[in-house]
Amino acid sequence: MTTAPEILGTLHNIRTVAVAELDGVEDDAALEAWRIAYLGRREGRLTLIMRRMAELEAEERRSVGVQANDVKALLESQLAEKTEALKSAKLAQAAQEGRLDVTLPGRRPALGRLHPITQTMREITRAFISMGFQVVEGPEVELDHYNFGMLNIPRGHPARDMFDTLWLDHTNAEGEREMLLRTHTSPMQARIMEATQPPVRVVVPGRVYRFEATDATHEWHFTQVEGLAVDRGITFANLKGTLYEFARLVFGSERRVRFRCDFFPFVEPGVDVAIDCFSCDGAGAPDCRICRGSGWIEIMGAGMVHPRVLEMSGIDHTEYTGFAFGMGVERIAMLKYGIDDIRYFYGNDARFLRQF
Ligand code: FA5
Repeated sequence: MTTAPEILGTLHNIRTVAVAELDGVEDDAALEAWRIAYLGRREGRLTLIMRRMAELEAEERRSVGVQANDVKALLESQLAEKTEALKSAKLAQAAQEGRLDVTLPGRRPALGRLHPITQTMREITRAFISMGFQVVEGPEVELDHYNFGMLNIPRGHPARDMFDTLWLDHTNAEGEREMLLRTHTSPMQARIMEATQPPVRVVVPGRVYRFEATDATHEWHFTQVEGLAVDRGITFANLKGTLYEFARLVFGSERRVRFRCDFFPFVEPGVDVAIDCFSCDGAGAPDCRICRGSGWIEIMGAGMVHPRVLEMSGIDHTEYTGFAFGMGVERIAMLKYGIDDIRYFYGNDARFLRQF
C-alpha cells in the first residue's frame, strides 16, 4: 500500500534529479529524452507517481496532489525555458557562422579586356591622329571595281595574283564575279578620293581576307591600317617623315626602319617598309623563324599615289600629289609584344590573351 510520505519523498527526489539533469541538457534530442523521462504520458516518472496517488485517502490525496502539481508546473516551466534557451543558442551560432567579416579583402571580379590587335590598332590610329589624320572605315565585302579596278589593276592584270582572293558566289550580267572579301584596305583610297576633294589625310583601320596558307607570319584574315594623304606639293619626303614619326611613336626611337623599292600598281614609286627583327635583334640569324635570316620584318607597303589612280578618282594629277601606305596590324603587334607566331592572336587561348 502506497503511503503519502513515500509519494512526497519520490516527488522531492524527482524534482531534484530532473532539475539537475536538465541543467546538463545541450541539444534538442537530449531535451526531448528528458521530457519523455519525466513528463511522458505513459512512462514519465512524474506521471507514474501521480497515478499512484489514487491509492491514497481522499484527504491525503488532496494535499499530496497540490505538491505534485507544483512539481509538474515547475518541470513544465523549466522545459519551456530550456527550449527557448536552446533556440536562442542555435540562432546565435548560425549568426556567428554566417557572419560577414567586413575587414576581409574583397574579391576582384574577372574583367574582360580589349583584344591585343584592337589595342594595337588603336595605338596606331592614335599616332596618326596626333599627326592630323582622320579615321574612316569601309566595307569588308567589296566590289572588284574598288579592290582592283580603281587601283590600276584591271581584269587580267598579273598583279591580281599578288592578292589571293576570296570571291563571293555572285556574277554580273556578263557572267563575271564582281564581289569579294577585300584583300586589303586600299579600296578605301579610291572611295575616299571619289567622295572628297583634297586636302585629304585619313587612316582606315579594318579587317582584310586572303585565300592563303597560314604560317608564323601569315594569317588568312588579318588587319590593316591604310593611310592616304593628298594635297598640293606632297612629296616622298613627306611619306618618309610621316612613317619615321609613326615608328618613333609606336616602337620608340631606337628601332631601325628600312625603305626598299617594291611594286604596287597603285603607287609610283612604291616601297616596302620594314622594322629590324625583334627576335634576333636585327642580326639576321640564319635560324630566326621570324625574319628567316634577313634581320627585317616587313610591316607595310607604301608609295606615291599613282597619277592614274588620282585621275580615275576625279582628282587632277597635275595639281595634286599624294602618298599612301597599308600596314599589317598583327605584324606590328608581334614586334611590339615579342610574339613569334601570328596564329596565337586568333587561337582564342585565354592564357595568351590574358597577358595583354
Ligand atoms: C598591300 O596590301 C597594299 N595594299 C599595301 C599598300 C597600301 C601599298 C598603299 C602601297 C600603298 P601587302 O600585300 O604587302 O600590301 O600587305 C601589306 C602588309 O600587310 C604587309 O606588309 C604585312 O604587314 C601585312 N600582311 C600581308 N599579308 C599578310 C598575311 N597573310 N598575314 C598577316 N599580315 C599580312
